[in-house]
This record gives sequence, structure tokens and C-alpha cells, in this order.
Amino acid sequence: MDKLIITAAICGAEVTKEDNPNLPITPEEIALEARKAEEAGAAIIHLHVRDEDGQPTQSKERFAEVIEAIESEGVTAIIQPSTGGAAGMNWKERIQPVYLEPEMATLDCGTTNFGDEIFVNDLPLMRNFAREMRDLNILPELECFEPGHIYNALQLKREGLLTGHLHFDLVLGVPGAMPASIKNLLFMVEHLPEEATWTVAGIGRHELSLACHALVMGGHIRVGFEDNIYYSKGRLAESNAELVERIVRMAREVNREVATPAEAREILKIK
Ligand code: KMH
Ligand code: ZN
Repeated sequence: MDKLIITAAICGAEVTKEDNPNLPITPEEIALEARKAEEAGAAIIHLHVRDEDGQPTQSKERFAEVIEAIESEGVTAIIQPSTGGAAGMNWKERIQPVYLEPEMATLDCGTTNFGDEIFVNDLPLMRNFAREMRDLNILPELECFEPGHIYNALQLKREGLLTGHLHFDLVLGVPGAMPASIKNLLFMVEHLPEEATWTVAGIGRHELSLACHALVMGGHIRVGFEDNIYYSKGRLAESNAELVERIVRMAREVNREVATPAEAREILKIK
């Protein structure tokens, strides 16, 4: 079994300080949170950024500023900007961080309900994002919110738009999309190609139970405020690092080693 790659989704696009006052928003707060998450055991930082008013933005300049702040904190984790942004953003806004040529970026693999909204990822959009990432040597993290999305990703592979390692992020429990359950996680994993690696991101209270299962199934784990703001029922998490630390303790208990950023790059075949 591969060492465990922990992704920290530290900010997200939808969560607010009203939801959890510990949410990092400014470049300085995000950078500090990224460093603490890495120190706790995260090998990937899944990154959204906010503008001066705390609103989600996909501005290339803002991503550059935040990434620079993260790097000046000494973070060596893989920085994985979002190309999903927030529901309702158009593709031109969303794709911007790709042109900073990060090692990795998300590629959302299909349209889905997203609460009251629709998160649009049609095949032409996906092809465009995948082509740019292929040409810039960026490893896409294939975000799948339901089983059909896995097949959209495989279609991109058949079309020659995904040429590297296949790494999926199975996001379960978004309201309106595939519910978070162990049965659904198993179902999704059974449909992945054998050579693929996968991470699970359980939304809300499902984050922990799905993480427990991924741990023993050989999958990887995403935690963080983007997906879940609580440490336990009724108790807000103090930081993203607190959520990462718990996963590290659980991994130790089941003898699964945690990957360093360098080891994560090897597992994901990032050149
Ligand atoms: N904020 C969601 C609508 C991604 O990062 O690629 C989309 C999202 C996915 O967070
Ligand atoms: Zn995201």
C-alpha cells in the first residue's frame, strides 16, 4: 500500500468566517495555515483564494500573491490551485491559475448540483482545461462528484488529453450530488482504472468516516475547512492542522505511513 497522501483543503470558496472564525482568508492567513497544515502532515495544499473583501476569486494575480506568501513560509507541499473556483464562475475566470504553471491543479470532471446551484463542467470546458494542463505539464487532480464523472475523465484519456498519471479526488456528500456513504465510496473506487490513485473528500460530518475507510483501503485523504468546519459534533475545528493531525494519528494506529511532499510527488509521478 502506498504511503498516505494527506491533502489539506484549507480555505475553499464557500465557507465564511461567520461559519468558522478560524478560516484563513488573507494571503498571510492562508500562508500560515498552509505551513501549519504541512507541519501537521499534509503533502498537498488544495488552494482557493479570496479577494480583499473575502469573496472567492480566480484572479491569476491573487493566486500568484498567495502562492508567493505560502512559499515564503517555507512550504514544500504540492500547491494545487482550484480551477473550480465557486459555482457560477465562467471558464475564463476559473482557468487563470493554470497559467502560473503549478505542479498540480484540479480538473472537475462533470456538471453537478452544488447545493442550490449548478456547478458547470461540460465536456468542452473539461477538454479545454485538460489540454492546457497537459501542455503546461500540470498534473490534474480529477475531481469526481458522481460515478459518471469518472467516465468523463476516461473519455478525456481516450482523446489523448490526459497523458500522465491518473489521480482522482472522489468528493462525496455535496448536497445534490452523490451522497457520502461507505457503499458509495466502494462503488466509485470499483469504477476506477487499476493504475489510478485516489483521494476521498467527505463533506461535513462524513469527512471522518470516509477518511477512516480510505486509510485501510489504500486511498488517500483530503480534510480541511473547504469540506468540513467541525472537529466533532458541535465543536468547530481550531485549524486545518488540527484536522490533519487527527488523520496522522489514525494512520499511525493502523501502521500506514504518511507521505512527505517529496514522497507524494513520487507516488503521483509528478516530474
Ligand atoms: N467550489 C466548488 C464549486 C475545485 O476546487 O476544483 C468547486 C470546487 C472544486 O471547489
Ligand atoms: Zn476546491
